[in-house]
Amino acid sequence: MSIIKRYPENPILTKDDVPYKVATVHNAGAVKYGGKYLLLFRSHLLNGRSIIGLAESTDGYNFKVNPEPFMIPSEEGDFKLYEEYGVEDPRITFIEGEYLITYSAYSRYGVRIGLAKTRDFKSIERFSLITEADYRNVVIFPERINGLYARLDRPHSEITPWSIWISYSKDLKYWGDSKVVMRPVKYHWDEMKIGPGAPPIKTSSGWLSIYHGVFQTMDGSVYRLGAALHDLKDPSKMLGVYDEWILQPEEEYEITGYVHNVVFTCGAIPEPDGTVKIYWGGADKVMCAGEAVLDELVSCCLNKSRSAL
Ligand code: BMA
Repeated sequence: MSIIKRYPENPILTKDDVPYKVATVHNAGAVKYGGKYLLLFRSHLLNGRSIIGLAESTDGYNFKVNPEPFMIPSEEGDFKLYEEYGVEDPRITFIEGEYLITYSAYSRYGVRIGLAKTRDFKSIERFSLITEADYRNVVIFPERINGLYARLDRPHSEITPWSIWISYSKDLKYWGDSKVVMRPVKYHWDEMKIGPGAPPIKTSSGWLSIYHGVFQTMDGSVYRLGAALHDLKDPSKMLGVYDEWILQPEEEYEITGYVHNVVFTCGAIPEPDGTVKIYWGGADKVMCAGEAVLDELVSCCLNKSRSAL
Protein backbone atom coordinates (compact mmCIF):
# COMPACT_ATOMS: atom_id res chain seq x y z
CA MET A 1 0.00 0.00 0.00
CA SER A 2 1.15 3.52 -0.78
CA ILE A 3 2.56 5.52 2.12
CA ILE A 4 0.47 8.50 0.97
CA LYS A 5 -3.27 7.86 1.00
CA ARG A 6 -4.91 9.80 -1.81
CA TYR A 7 -8.08 11.70 -0.96
CA PRO A 8 -10.77 9.58 -2.66
CA GLU A 9 -12.39 12.59 -4.27
CA ASN A 10 -9.29 13.88 -5.99
CA PRO A 11 -8.79 16.16 -7.79
CA ILE A 12 -9.70 18.73 -5.13
CA LEU A 13 -9.48 21.71 -7.51
CA THR A 14 -9.73 22.09 -11.26
CA LYS A 15 -9.96 25.04 -13.62
CA ASP A 16 -13.75 24.75 -13.46
CA ASP A 17 -13.60 25.82 -9.81
CA VAL A 18 -11.88 29.09 -10.74
CA PRO A 19 -14.14 32.10 -11.36
CA TYR A 20 -11.69 33.67 -13.85
CA LYS A 21 -10.32 32.23 -17.09
CA VAL A 22 -7.43 29.79 -16.57
CA ALA A 23 -6.20 26.58 -18.18
CA THR A 24 -4.80 24.80 -15.08
CA VAL A 25 -4.80 24.75 -11.26
CA HIS A 26 -1.65 23.19 -9.84
CA ASN A 27 1.49 23.33 -7.67
CA ALA A 28 -0.06 25.05 -4.65
CA GLY A 29 1.65 26.23 -1.49
CA ALA A 30 -0.42 25.35 1.59
CA VAL A 31 -0.83 26.74 5.08
CA LYS A 32 -3.29 26.96 7.98
CA TYR A 33 -4.43 30.51 8.62
CA GLY A 34 -7.12 31.68 11.06
CA GLY A 35 -8.46 28.15 11.50
CA LYS A 36 -8.75 27.62 7.74
CA TYR A 37 -6.67 25.81 5.17
CA LEU A 38 -5.33 28.06 2.43
CA LEU A 39 -3.87 27.10 -0.92
CA LEU A 40 -1.94 29.50 -3.12
CA PHE A 41 -2.16 27.74 -6.45
CA ARG A 42 -0.58 28.33 -9.82
CA SER A 43 -2.69 28.70 -12.95
CA HIS A 44 -1.68 28.95 -16.57
CA LEU A 45 -3.50 31.72 -18.34
CA LEU A 46 -4.53 31.03 -21.90
CA ASN A 47 -1.35 32.72 -23.13
CA GLY A 48 0.72 30.04 -21.34
CA ARG A 49 2.02 32.34 -18.60
CA SER A 50 1.23 31.75 -14.92
CA ILE A 51 -0.44 33.64 -12.09
CA ILE A 52 -1.27 32.66 -8.50
CA GLY A 53 -4.76 32.24 -7.02
CA LEU A 54 -6.06 31.74 -3.48
CA ALA A 55 -8.47 29.06 -2.29
CA GLU A 56 -9.72 28.36 1.24
CA SER A 57 -11.29 25.45 3.05
CA THR A 58 -12.45 24.44 6.50
CA ASP A 59 -11.51 20.74 6.16
CA GLY A 60 -8.40 20.81 3.96
CA TYR A 61 -10.15 19.06 1.06
CA ASN A 62 -13.13 21.13 -0.06
CA PHE A 63 -11.80 24.43 -1.33
CA LYS A 64 -13.45 27.57 -2.61
CA VAL A 65 -11.49 29.87 -4.89
CA ASN A 66 -11.42 33.65 -4.35
CA PRO A 67 -13.04 35.69 -7.14
CA GLU A 68 -9.79 37.53 -7.95
CA PRO A 69 -6.24 36.21 -8.48
CA PHE A 70 -3.90 36.61 -5.49
CA MET A 71 -0.66 37.48 -7.33
CA ILE A 72 -0.14 38.54 -10.90
CA PRO A 73 3.14 39.81 -12.39
CA SER A 74 4.17 43.06 -10.73
CA GLU A 75 3.83 46.41 -12.43
CA GLU A 76 6.62 48.00 -10.42
CA GLY A 77 10.41 48.30 -10.51
CA ASP A 78 12.65 45.25 -10.56
CA PHE A 79 9.74 42.92 -9.89
CA LYS A 80 8.09 44.09 -13.10
CA LEU A 81 11.29 43.39 -15.02
CA TYR A 82 11.73 39.89 -13.62
CA GLU A 83 8.08 38.73 -13.51
CA GLU A 84 7.29 39.61 -17.11
CA TYR A 85 6.64 35.95 -18.08
CA GLY A 86 4.76 35.05 -14.93
CA VAL A 87 4.85 33.93 -11.32
CA GLU A 88 4.86 30.22 -10.47
CA ASP A 89 5.01 27.50 -7.81
CA PRO A 90 4.56 29.42 -4.51
CA ARG A 91 5.69 28.00 -1.17
CA ILE A 92 4.45 29.43 2.14
CA THR A 93 6.33 29.54 5.46
CA PHE A 94 4.95 31.01 8.67
CA ILE A 95 7.74 32.49 10.76
CA GLU A 96 7.77 35.14 13.47
CA GLY A 97 4.23 36.43 12.77
CA GLU A 98 4.57 36.67 8.98
CA TYR A 99 3.80 34.40 6.06
CA LEU A 100 6.69 34.28 3.62
CA ILE A 101 5.88 33.35 0.05
CA THR A 102 8.70 32.24 -2.22
CA TYR A 103 7.81 31.94 -5.89
CA SER A 104 9.48 31.50 -9.27
CA ALA A 105 9.69 34.74 -11.25
CA TYR A 106 10.07 34.20 -15.00
CA SER A 107 11.32 36.76 -17.48
CA ARG A 108 13.45 37.09 -20.60
CA TYR A 109 16.41 36.94 -18.18
CA GLY A 110 15.58 33.46 -16.89
CA VAL A 111 13.96 32.15 -13.74
CA ARG A 112 14.78 33.47 -10.29
CA ILE A 113 13.08 33.49 -6.90
CA GLY A 114 11.00 36.28 -5.41
CA LEU A 115 10.10 36.58 -1.73
CA ALA A 116 6.82 38.25 -0.79
CA LYS A 117 5.30 38.68 2.66
CA THR A 118 1.76 38.81 3.96
CA ARG A 119 0.11 38.85 7.38
CA ASP A 120 -3.50 38.50 6.28
CA PHE A 121 -3.58 36.96 2.76
CA LYS A 122 -5.25 40.15 1.57
CA SER A 123 -2.38 42.56 1.08
CA ILE A 124 1.01 41.39 -0.05
CA GLU A 125 4.41 43.09 0.05
CA ARG A 126 7.08 42.04 -2.42
CA PHE A 127 10.18 41.97 -0.25
CA SER A 128 13.13 40.98 -2.42
CA LEU A 129 14.38 38.90 -5.32
CA ILE A 130 16.49 36.45 -3.34
CA THR A 131 18.40 34.60 -6.06
CA GLU A 132 19.89 35.44 -9.40
CA ALA A 133 18.77 33.52 -12.50
CA ASP A 134 18.76 29.70 -12.74
CA TYR A 135 17.23 28.90 -9.37
CA ARG A 136 13.88 27.35 -8.58
CA ASN A 137 12.15 25.61 -5.65
CA VAL A 138 13.17 27.78 -2.68
CA VAL A 139 11.64 26.62 0.61
CA ILE A 140 12.28 28.51 3.86
CA PHE A 141 12.48 26.65 7.20
CA PRO A 142 9.71 27.71 9.64
CA GLU A 143 12.22 28.60 12.39
CA ARG A 144 15.57 30.32 12.57
CA ILE A 145 18.40 27.86 13.05
CA ASN A 146 21.30 29.04 15.20
CA GLY A 147 19.87 32.56 14.86
CA LEU A 148 19.69 32.46 11.05
CA TYR A 149 16.93 31.98 8.51
CA ALA A 150 17.60 28.86 6.47
CA ARG A 151 16.39 27.76 3.06
CA LEU A 152 16.71 24.85 0.68
CA ASP A 153 16.93 25.61 -3.01
CA ARG A 154 17.87 24.13 -6.36
CA PRO A 155 20.34 25.92 -8.59
CA HIS A 156 20.73 24.80 -12.22
CA SER A 157 24.14 23.44 -13.14
CA GLU A 158 25.66 21.82 -16.20
CA ILE A 159 28.33 19.88 -14.39
CA THR A 160 26.22 17.86 -11.98
CA PRO A 161 22.56 16.79 -12.09
CA TRP A 162 20.46 19.52 -10.46
CA SER A 163 20.79 19.09 -6.69
CA ILE A 164 19.42 20.51 -3.42
CA TRP A 165 21.44 23.16 -1.58
CA ILE A 166 21.09 24.97 1.75
CA SER A 167 21.78 28.66 2.45
CA TYR A 168 21.41 30.95 5.44
CA SER A 169 20.50 34.60 5.99
CA LYS A 170 20.35 37.15 8.80
CA ASP A 171 17.68 39.30 7.15
CA LEU A 172 15.95 37.15 4.45
CA LYS A 173 17.59 39.35 1.81
CA TYR A 174 21.25 38.34 1.65
CA TRP A 175 21.91 34.61 1.64
CA GLY A 176 25.17 32.71 2.02
CA ASP A 177 27.14 29.84 3.59
CA SER A 178 25.69 27.72 0.78
CA LYS A 179 26.33 23.99 0.74
CA VAL A 180 25.06 21.15 -1.41
CA VAL A 181 23.08 18.68 0.74
CA MET A 182 21.52 16.15 -1.65
CA ARG A 183 22.27 14.95 -5.16
CA PRO A 184 20.34 12.75 -7.58
CA VAL A 185 21.52 9.14 -7.59
CA LYS A 186 22.51 7.47 -10.85
CA TYR A 187 20.01 4.97 -12.29
CA HIS A 188 17.52 5.73 -9.56
CA TRP A 189 13.99 7.17 -9.70
CA ASP A 190 15.37 10.68 -9.08
CA GLU A 191 18.48 10.44 -11.25
CA MET A 192 17.84 13.37 -13.60
CA LYS A 193 17.16 16.19 -11.10
CA ILE A 194 15.74 16.84 -7.67
CA GLY A 195 14.25 19.92 -6.01
CA PRO A 196 12.73 20.92 -2.68
CA GLY A 197 8.93 20.53 -2.58
CA ALA A 198 7.11 21.51 0.61
CA PRO A 199 8.84 23.71 3.22
CA PRO A 200 10.53 21.43 5.80
CA ILE A 201 8.37 20.10 8.64
CA LYS A 202 9.77 19.89 12.17
CA THR A 203 9.58 16.45 13.80
CA SER A 204 11.30 15.22 16.97
CA SER A 205 13.75 13.23 14.79
CA GLY A 206 14.65 15.96 12.29
CA TRP A 207 13.38 18.28 9.57
CA LEU A 208 11.29 16.28 7.13
CA SER A 209 11.62 17.45 3.55
CA ILE A 210 9.26 16.24 0.84
CA TYR A 211 11.04 16.78 -2.46
CA HIS A 212 10.50 15.96 -6.12
CA GLY A 213 12.72 13.76 -8.23
CA VAL A 214 12.71 13.33 -11.99
CA PHE A 215 13.52 10.33 -14.16
CA GLN A 216 13.87 10.65 -17.91
CA THR A 217 12.26 8.00 -20.10
CA MET A 218 11.73 7.52 -23.84
CA ASP A 219 8.31 9.06 -23.22
CA GLY A 220 9.55 12.20 -21.42
CA SER A 221 10.20 12.94 -17.76
CA VAL A 222 8.37 11.38 -14.81
CA TYR A 223 8.02 13.56 -11.69
CA ARG A 224 7.70 11.72 -8.37
CA LEU A 225 7.91 12.68 -4.69
CA GLY A 226 10.47 11.52 -2.15
CA ALA A 227 11.28 12.13 1.51
CA ALA A 228 14.48 13.15 3.27
CA LEU A 229 15.41 14.00 6.85
CA HIS A 230 17.73 16.85 7.91
CA ASP A 231 19.38 17.22 11.30
CA LEU A 232 17.40 19.60 13.54
CA LYS A 233 20.38 21.66 14.72
CA ASP A 234 22.43 21.45 11.53
CA PRO A 235 20.09 20.95 8.57
CA SER A 236 23.03 20.78 6.16
CA LYS A 237 23.53 17.31 7.66
CA MET A 238 21.29 14.62 6.15
CA LEU A 239 20.07 11.94 8.55
CA GLY A 240 18.55 9.89 5.75
CA VAL A 241 17.10 10.01 2.24
CA TYR A 242 14.39 7.42 1.63
CA ASP A 243 15.51 5.13 -1.17
CA GLU A 244 12.03 4.75 -2.69
CA TRP A 245 9.58 7.32 -3.95
CA ILE A 246 6.59 8.12 -1.71
CA LEU A 247 4.27 9.06 -4.56
CA GLN A 248 4.28 8.57 -8.31
CA PRO A 249 1.78 9.42 -11.06
CA GLU A 250 -0.73 6.58 -11.00
CA GLU A 251 -4.18 8.07 -11.26
CA GLU A 252 -5.60 9.27 -14.56
CA TYR A 253 -5.43 12.93 -13.37
CA GLU A 254 -1.68 12.53 -12.68
CA ILE A 255 -0.85 10.64 -15.86
CA THR A 256 -2.70 12.85 -18.35
CA GLY A 257 -3.01 16.62 -18.34
CA TYR A 258 -1.07 19.71 -19.33
CA VAL A 259 2.25 17.85 -18.81
CA HIS A 260 1.80 14.12 -18.41
CA ASN A 261 3.21 11.94 -15.62
CA VAL A 262 3.72 14.64 -13.00
CA VAL A 263 3.12 14.80 -9.27
CA PHE A 264 4.68 18.02 -7.94
CA THR A 265 4.31 19.41 -4.41
CA CYS A 266 4.78 22.91 -3.05
CA GLY A 267 3.07 22.41 0.31
CA ALA A 268 2.14 20.08 3.14
CA ILE A 269 0.35 20.79 6.42
CA PRO A 270 1.26 18.84 9.58
CA GLU A 271 -1.72 18.12 11.83
CA PRO A 272 -1.80 17.81 15.65
CA ASP A 273 -2.64 14.07 15.39
CA GLY A 274 0.70 13.23 13.73
CA THR A 275 -0.62 13.06 10.18
CA VAL A 276 0.33 15.39 7.38
CA LYS A 277 -1.83 16.61 4.52
CA ILE A 278 0.19 16.71 1.33
CA TYR A 279 -0.94 18.75 -1.67
CA TRP A 280 0.33 18.17 -5.19
CA GLY A 281 -0.31 19.21 -8.74
CA GLY A 282 -1.49 16.35 -10.97
CA ALA A 283 -0.08 16.49 -14.52
CA ASP A 284 0.36 20.28 -14.14
CA LYS A 285 -3.39 20.60 -14.51
CA VAL A 286 -5.31 19.90 -11.28
CA MET A 287 -4.75 19.99 -7.51
CA CYS A 288 -4.72 16.78 -5.48
CA ALA A 289 -4.44 15.97 -1.79
CA GLY A 290 -3.48 13.01 0.34
CA GLU A 291 -2.51 12.09 3.85
CA ALA A 292 0.47 10.35 5.41
CA VAL A 293 1.71 9.62 8.93
CA LEU A 294 4.75 11.75 9.79
CA ASP A 295 6.41 9.02 11.89
CA GLU A 296 6.16 6.60 8.96
CA LEU A 297 7.82 9.05 6.58
CA VAL A 298 10.55 9.69 9.15
CA SER A 299 11.23 6.00 9.69
CA CYS A 300 11.43 5.42 5.92
CA CYS A 301 14.20 8.04 5.80
CA LEU A 302 16.04 6.55 8.77
CA ASN A 303 15.65 2.85 8.00
CA LYS A 304 15.94 2.61 4.23
CA SER A 305 18.24 5.39 3.20
CA ARG A 306 20.29 5.90 0.07
CA SER A 307 23.35 8.14 0.06
CA ALA A 308 22.62 11.87 0.08
CA LEU A 309 25.61 13.02 -1.96
C1 BMA B 1 9.15 21.87 -13.50
C2 BMA B 1 8.38 23.11 -13.14
C3 BMA B 1 7.11 22.72 -12.40
C4 BMA B 1 6.33 21.70 -13.19
C5 BMA B 1 7.23 20.53 -13.60
C6 BMA B 1 6.54 19.51 -14.47
O1 BMA B 1 10.31 22.19 -14.23
O2 BMA B 1 8.06 23.85 -14.29
O3 BMA B 1 6.35 23.88 -12.20
O4 BMA B 1 5.27 21.21 -12.40
O5 BMA B 1 8.35 21.03 -14.30
O6 BMA B 1 6.13 20.07 -15.68
